[in-house]
This record gives sequence, structure tokens and C-alpha cells, in this order.
Amino acid sequence: MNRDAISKSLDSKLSLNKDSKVLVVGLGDTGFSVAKFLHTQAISFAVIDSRDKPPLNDALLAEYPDTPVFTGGFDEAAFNVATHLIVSPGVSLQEVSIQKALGIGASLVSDIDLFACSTDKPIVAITGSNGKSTVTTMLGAMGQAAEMKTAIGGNLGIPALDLLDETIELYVIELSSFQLERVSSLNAKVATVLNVSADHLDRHDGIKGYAKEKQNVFSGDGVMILNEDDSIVKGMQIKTRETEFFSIHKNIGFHLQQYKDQNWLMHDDQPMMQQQDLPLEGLHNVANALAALAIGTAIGLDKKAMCDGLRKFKGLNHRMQRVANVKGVTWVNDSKATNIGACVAALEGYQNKVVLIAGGDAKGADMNELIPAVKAKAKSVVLMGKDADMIDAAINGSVPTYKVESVKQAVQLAATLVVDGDSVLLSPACASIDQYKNYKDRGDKFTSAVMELVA
Ligand code: UMA
Ligand code: ADP
Repeated sequence: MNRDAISKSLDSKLSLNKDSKVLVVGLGDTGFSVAKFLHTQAISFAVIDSRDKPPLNDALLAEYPDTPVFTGGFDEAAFNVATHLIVSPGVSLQEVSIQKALGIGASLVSDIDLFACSTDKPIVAITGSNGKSTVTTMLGAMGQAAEMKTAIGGNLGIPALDLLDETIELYVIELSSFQLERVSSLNAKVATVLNVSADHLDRHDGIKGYAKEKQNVFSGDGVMILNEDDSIVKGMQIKTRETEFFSIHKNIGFHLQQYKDQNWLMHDDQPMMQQQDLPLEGLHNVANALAALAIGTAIGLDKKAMCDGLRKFKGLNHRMQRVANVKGVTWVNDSKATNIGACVAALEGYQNKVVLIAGGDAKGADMNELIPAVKAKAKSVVLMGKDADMIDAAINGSVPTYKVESVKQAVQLAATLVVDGDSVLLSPACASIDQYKNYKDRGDKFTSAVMELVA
């Protein structure tokens, strides 16, 4: 779409035009991408961030020196004059200033709304508690194999607005519950909720409220891709909409089935590819591949290209990533397991018991839900971080536990607990922000500590 077409679309769908008074709330990657976008649309804006010196402050002022920027708190006056608030996902909508501004008539808009109004190319929208980044990247690999110019981003890393480019033929956008709770005009051509398990309960109104935000991904009339094995997701079906299912337990839609004595990924009665050709560990990754095949088929990608894309996809760092084998012990970095569902999926993938390293910020989750998998698959648990005591209380002596101050110490201690043939799994079931910059930082420190053992 050209600039004029985008302006018309923004005006008609979001009542956003040159007369609007826009306040961009949050100056991180999202806020900066919004600023760039509004600038190209010649819509004036101010930016606000509650940190004293947000990291992109200088970059913004270097690029757009005339922009009013408010930092070090949420200045009520800036909110009171705004007609539109474009709020970054990391900023809670419960902020008093935001609620007041919405109360006196400001509109809530997200970067994803701006993005969706600015392209007429197909959008695939992917959400779920776990597997979003994996499935989004699988679709990127499939699009590439099909020689379709495909852009991937959103919560994955590159803000959606930064992906906009006239030459792109397919957008695959990962969306978090925070992004979805502030989206009004998405209308993706194909959308999925991969699964729903407890996460971010410190920001949402229980699991029901969290699932409701995820369901927003289906706004519009596109194809719905649903997980037959997840009762919450299955319950999201809208009978009048075109729907496709995926399952690892039932022979329905895109599923896993024995065919000619081998396990195959099937579409109805058609074999697509053998499970053994998927270069990823764990049944949860088979579910991810089936979801990606269902999405790709709904978009119209060629079957052979999709399977070629999957065969070449080696997985993402910090997700069940084997970092080393030291004296017969396998060390696995699953630092991205920031909730219980991901840790359970990781543990269930093992035949033999492992030494589990877990803990961090549980984000309001009930750690009792982790215990059956811990009892079944952990020989001992090394705990770290803010909610170590809470996890220890839930384990309640059923498995030996040890407490440490950091992931480095966890590696050093775990090394004393293992014998030849064991695995040590960092799969924290918690966010990292209580002790680390992010999950990557935690995973990198784990890997460095393992490398020190090698040395
Ligand atoms: N801020 C305030 N007040 C607050 C909270 C935040 O002013 O009360 C400001 C911060 O000071 C900061 C800015 O808001 O300057 C940051 O905004 P942000 O937290 O929304 O972060 P962005 O840099 O815009 O990154 C966001 C996503 N971050 C979050 O949802 C927390 C990134 O997902 C995403 O990649 C990026 O947009 C591009 O779309 C990260 C993430 O951790 C990877 N996501 C969570 C997850 O995957 O579990 C949801
Ligand atoms: P997300 O983007 O939703 O956080 P990722 O693909 O980054 O998902 O994976 C995050 C964590 O969840 C990793 O620990 C990974 O091993 C695990 N995981 C991936 N797919 C699934 C799934 N379908 N079910 C449960 N856990 C999963």
C-alpha cells in the first residue's frame, strides 16, 4: 500500500489522521518503531516513558529532535490532551494515567493495529503460551523454501511496523497476550492459538482472562488453526469460520500417525513427512510442526516446500538447545522455558531422569502444577531466583532439592550431582528478570558456566 492508501486506512479504521494528538507510551523497540511510522505518515506525536532514561531516548531525539519526550514518570497532562494512546506491550493498561485518559475519550491503539492497517498482503498471526517463536520461524523457513518473500517478527523481536515493505508477500507475526489485549483491527488471513497454559498471571485476570486476550488473535474472518489436544483452545472454535485442527494424539486434520510402520506427519489421510526427518527434539515440536503445516496449507504454500523448510529447521537457541557433552553428561539450555507448560514439555521429552535447574520469577503461577512432571522426570532439582522457596515448598521433599544464588552456581552444583549418561536441563519454568537482563542473558550465562567445566 502506498502512503496515501495507508493514511486513508488509518483514518477510516482507527480515526487516526493529521489532526490526532498521539501519545506513544513506552520508548522501547515498539515505541521507536511507532515513532518512525508516524513520522513517515506526517502524524505528529509525543512520547512518554516512566523510566528516567529509556535506552532509545537519545536515538529518538537524534532522529526526530522536535519530538516532545516525557520521561521519569507518567505526566498526567500529556495523557489528558491525547486523542490516541499507542501503548507498548510492556506497559500495563491498568496504569492510572492510561485508565484516566481512556475514561475521558482517548482511543487505545497498538503498533499491531497500525501495522494491520498498512498492508494488504496476507498476515499470519501466531499466539499461544509456548511455541510461538518456533512456529513463526518454521513458517519463515517454509516461506523461504517456497520462494515467497516472507517477513517474520512481532513479539519474536523485530517490531511488526519495522517489517513493512512493499516487496513482502507474506507476513508472519508472533503476538503476545500483551499485544493482543490492545489490538482492535487485526483480521489475519490465518491465525492460531497454539496452546494455553498458565503464564503472565501477574498481568492478566486469571487463566480465563489470559485465554480471552489470546482469543483476540481470531478477530476478523480468517482461517482458524486450532489445537485439538488443548481443551481451552478447542473451545475457541467459531462454527461459522473456516477451521483446521492439529493434534499429536488424535487422527484429525494435521496429525501424527503410524503409516507403513513409521511415524508420519499426516494431513487427513495424506502422508506429509516422516517424524524422523524433523531435526528437533520432543513431541511438543511435532505439535509445532503440525501447526506450521496447517498454517502453511491454509496460506497456500506448496507441500514439498513446506516439508523442505521443516527438514532444514534446526531450532532456535535457548530452546532445548544441547550446549555440550562433558564427560558423558549432556547439558541442555532451555532458558526460554519461562512458564510451567514449557518446563513440563521439556521434562516429558526425556526417557531417563534428569537434573533440573529451575527458578526465577514465577509471575504468579501455581508451582504445584509443575510437580507431577518433576516427580516423574527429575532426579534432583537445583533452584535459584526469587521464587526458589515457593517451588521448593511445592516439591515438598518428593525430590532432593538444592538452592543456589545464580545459574553459574547452579551449573557448578549440578556437576557434582551427575554420573556418566545423565542430562542436566536448564528449564526454569520462570521468567529471568529477577536476576538477569532476559532469558538470553540467563541462557548465555548457563552456557558460559558449562564451557568453564569443559575447560
Ligand atoms: N515502560 C514504561 N512504563 C512501564 C513499563 C514499561 O515506561 O510501566 C517502558 C520501558 O521503560 C521501556 C518501554 O516501555 O522503555 C519498553 O517497552 P516494552 O516493554 O513494551 O518493550 P519493547 O522494547 O517495546 O519490546 C516489546 C516486547 N516486550 C514486551 O512485551 C515486554 C518484545 O517482546 C517484542 O519483541 C518487541 O516489543 C517487538 O514487538 C519481548 C518479551 O519479553 C521479547 N515478550 C514477552 C514474552 O515473550 O513473554 C511478552
Ligand atoms: P514462545 O515464543 O511461545 O515463548 P518458543 O518457541 O520460544 O515459544 O519456546 C519457548 C519454550 O517453550 C521453550 O522452552 C520450548 O522448548 C517450549 N515449547 C516450544 N513449543 C512448545 C509447545 N508446543 N508446548 C510446550 N512447550 C513448548
